Amino acid sequence: MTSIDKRQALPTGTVVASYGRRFSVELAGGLLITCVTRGKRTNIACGDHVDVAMTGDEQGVIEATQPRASLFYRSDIQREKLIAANVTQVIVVLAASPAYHRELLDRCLAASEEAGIQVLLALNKMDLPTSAEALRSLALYRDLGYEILALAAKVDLAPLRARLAGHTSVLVGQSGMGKSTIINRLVPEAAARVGDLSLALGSGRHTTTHAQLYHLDAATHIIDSPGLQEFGLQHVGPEGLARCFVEFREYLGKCKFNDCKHLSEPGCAISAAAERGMISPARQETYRTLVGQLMRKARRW
Ligand SMILES: Nc1nc2c(ncn2[C@@H]2O[C@H](COP(=O)(O)OP(=O)(O)OP(=O)(O)O)[C@@H](O)[C@H]2O)c(=O)[nH]1
Ligand SMILES: [Mg+2]
Ligand SMILES: [Zn+2]
Repeated sequence: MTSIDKRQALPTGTVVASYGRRFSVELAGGLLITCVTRGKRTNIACGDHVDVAMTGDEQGVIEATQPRASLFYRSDIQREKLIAANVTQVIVVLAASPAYHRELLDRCLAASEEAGIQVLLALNKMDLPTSAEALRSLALYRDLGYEILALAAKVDLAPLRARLAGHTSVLVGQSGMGKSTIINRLVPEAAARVGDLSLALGSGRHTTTHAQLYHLDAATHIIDSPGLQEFGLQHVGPEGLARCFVEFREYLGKCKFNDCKHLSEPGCAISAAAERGMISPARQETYRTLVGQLMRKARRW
């Protein structure tokens, strides 16, 4: 035979690590190869299923991305930052020390709602004395229907392990919350770098610099991701944002004005609900901050 059959199916694989422009892809047979993309394409995430053209024994080019079941990402004004593809569960890892930021949590929740991915809140470091108070501060989220798991990854991972089975989960959250510590307990051979808290706190440095997928068993996978400092929601857009706040939903469509932004318009059902104590001031404040940011972007608004 002199010509290569172009119709021959390309090897397929899963992106198990994303370094921005370079990717580790695990082929269906288990071989791990290093891949680049065609042109300047970077919209590929850890967890993506891809078609690969081999360019060497352990090298290839990603030719195509297969349709995604889900995509968890954030977006600044300039660009989108893909965090994980095809996950079935977002686990927001929180801690009392360093203190978690409530607004960042709200942003992660909104992005999960937008992507239609179920969320679990894991309050880690329950062995620290200040954690009991942090757990109480999360009662609001339990009332909203989010599940809260109290955890001490350094001591016992059993409570979390039970919540992972059959899922592809992504661990997200600020730097220093203990995401990689969880990974190392789950996958001892992972040897993910774990931060020295005293160093991380001072410099704001992130220990984990790229997303990495690990297999726990054939049906259970987990992705470690770099610590989040910010979480833009430009992709949600002002119209969709209110729907991403679960407690707003029952009031949507009941405002006096169809195009109500739920800020200070007369006859706003959201503001009325907040005044009656049905919506927490903290969540309303996050919503207003986000709308303000989106409005500055969209001139129409
Ligand atoms: N006391 C206590 N410390 C913990 C626990 N889990 C993690 N830590 C500590 O928290 C620090 C940060 O842990 P990492 O796992 O590196 O945090 P990370 O979320 O992966 O941070 P980035 O990679 O920067 O996003 C380390 O010093 C861990 O030892 C825990 O359950 N209890
Ligand atoms: Mg880490
Ligand atoms: Zn309104």
